[in-house]
Amino acid sequence: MRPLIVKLGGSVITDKRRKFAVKQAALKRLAGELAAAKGPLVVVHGGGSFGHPVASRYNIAGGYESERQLMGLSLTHRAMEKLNAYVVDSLQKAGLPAIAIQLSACAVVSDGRIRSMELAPVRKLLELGLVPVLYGDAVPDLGRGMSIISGDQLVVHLARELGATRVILGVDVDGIYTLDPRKHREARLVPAITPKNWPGVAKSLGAPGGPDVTGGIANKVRELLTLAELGIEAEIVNAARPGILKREVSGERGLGTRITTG
Ligand code: IP8
Repeated sequence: MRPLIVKLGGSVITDKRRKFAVKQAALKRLAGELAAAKGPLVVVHGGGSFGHPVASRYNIAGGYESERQLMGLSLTHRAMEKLNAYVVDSLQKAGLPAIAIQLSACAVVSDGRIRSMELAPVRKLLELGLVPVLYGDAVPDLGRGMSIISGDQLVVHLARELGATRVILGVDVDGIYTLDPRKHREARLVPAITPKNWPGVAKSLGAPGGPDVTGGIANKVRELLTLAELGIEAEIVNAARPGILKREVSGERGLGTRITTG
């Protein structure tokens, strides 16, 4: 039961400028596109304007410092559950038997990394033909007390442990660029990232900015390069463009930036 794993980035399914704002039309369209996938499928989603602002206000990613963060952990997780409910509802409406899996209840996390995860239920769900839906989450952390696990780290862990056939990360740009395409007209799309060209590309991406508590695009690539080394191909594609995700889950390749060993 080797699944295809697709991540829906937070900026594709939420409006990051407004707290708790779902892009309903985009989510509906994406659920329909995912329904084109043939074999076993796992869906993961990010935090967008649900998880990130709350996690940031209580500095959950920095670990436990004071009692007020207890409510912060509770509220961050609840915000993610709310977003997850929208995702699961949309997938069900598109005909996919989606079922939510709560990361904070089945992952053992220490110092911000997933050390292990109980995946027997996920394997069984896949075998039955269901679509497990997981998400980046605020979790108990054996080292720091609490931390945030990004959807990207989760995707990589799941891909490794479930032996994924392929990983597709849907974001709101066409892939990885040599420079920020919103600021530089000379920015070029990088068709493939390998361990060899990554240091150069990483330098041009600059420091992670924006509201993401989990580190943005450079972090995604770093996580995905560890998968490439295991022979699991990954691709970052523009899920905000109608039809791209559908073509990718139907088996097309090369519509964004591929992460390979070269
Ligand atoms: O958007 C982070 O997941 P990401 C989830 O994939 C939370 O980085 C709780 C902020």
